[in-house]
Amino acid sequence: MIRLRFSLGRREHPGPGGWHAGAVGLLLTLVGACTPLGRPATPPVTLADARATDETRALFANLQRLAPDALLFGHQDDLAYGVTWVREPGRSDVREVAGAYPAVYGWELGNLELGAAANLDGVRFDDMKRWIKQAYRRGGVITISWHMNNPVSGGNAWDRTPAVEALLPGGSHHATYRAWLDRFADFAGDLKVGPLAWLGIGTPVPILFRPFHEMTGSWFWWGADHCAPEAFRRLWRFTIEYLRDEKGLHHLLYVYAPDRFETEDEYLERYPGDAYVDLFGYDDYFTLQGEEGLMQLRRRLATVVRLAEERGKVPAFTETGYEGIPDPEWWTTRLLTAVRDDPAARRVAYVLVWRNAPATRRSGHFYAPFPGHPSAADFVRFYQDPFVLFEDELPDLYRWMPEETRPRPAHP
Ligand code: BMA
Repeated sequence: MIRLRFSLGRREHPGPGGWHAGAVGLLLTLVGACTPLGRPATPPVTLADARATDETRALFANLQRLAPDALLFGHQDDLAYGVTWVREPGRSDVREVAGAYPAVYGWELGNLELGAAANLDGVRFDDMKRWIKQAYRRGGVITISWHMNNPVSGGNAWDRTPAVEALLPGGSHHATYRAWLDRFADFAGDLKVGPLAWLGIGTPVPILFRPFHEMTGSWFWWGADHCAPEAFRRLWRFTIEYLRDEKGLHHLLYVYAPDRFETEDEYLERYPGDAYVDLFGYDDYFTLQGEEGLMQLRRRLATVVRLAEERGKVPAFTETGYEGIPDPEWWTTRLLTAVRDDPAARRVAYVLVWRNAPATRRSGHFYAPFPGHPSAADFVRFYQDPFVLFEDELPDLYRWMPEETRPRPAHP
């Protein structure tokens, strides 16, 4: 079976200590990616950030190109811990079952805003930065969520004390919010790679940033019952403008990710506008457990795809999973079937399943298999499906090749 069907070229990864070879490779890559005028090829995309870096633009354009024909598989906290281990170099439950790392890596920032050394799940931010850079060098995609604490009450993200208005310009906690975004900007600004990264000079790692997720639900303080739609939209716009225009971050793609919804209007109720969003997401933990739910999921994904494509955005299945995976064939008979076998739903770019909490910390709270789990064999079948891409099958997502310069696939 020919699995690599995408003619975008593979990414070159400098091996350990291979920066000299890496630099030569980089030079060749740059020369190769240049137009006859010597400028890097620019993909024809319109992003929330008109000054987005070339790698960020290329990532968006390549995800957009791949989305109709492939599904990138993602896992939250994949490199940080698994069900039976914590912080062991190179490990990944996904790789230990499927033989490859996921294509998409989700990371979570909750508690970064407080200046903490580790996030709310105990992942140290220094480690997170290292793992993000490692995954990027291997060609992986990075997405970040933020279960931000409640700035008004001092409680966590699930503390529903109204806070959105207070964060807006003129609000009682606006200065606090700026300080929190400054911490975000410091973190994101450190995500640079290249031989001089230690001096703060390098290529910033593009990030799919998914703030204020699941806003159609009401379990977080930014949720539907705790703020008016216009206040939510204003907070979103302020956030993007602050990070982009005041902090000068140009390696972020912005992901709008509602939870359950029934109609297009519901999906878009808190949508901040085309100028502030790059990807249309959907988070869902509920519909993949029965036949009826599967159809409901497809209907919703089809809506997300339609709304995204109408606006030139990339659709994605930004969070899902079945806690503990009690169905040993969930991967192929539920998840894969739901997405691949529907002409509209299959157009999402990626799916991300949630974290594999260590059993010692939160037993049974895992969403990807680990060696010996009853769904492991089915997960291998999922990995082998030609529609599904893990990291080992990714084309170079960070370089854009115009149509005419792309090599023809060896086996069409
Ligand atoms: C939730 C659970 C929590 C975790 C939070 C942020 O869905 O996994 O245990 O703290 O995400 O990662």
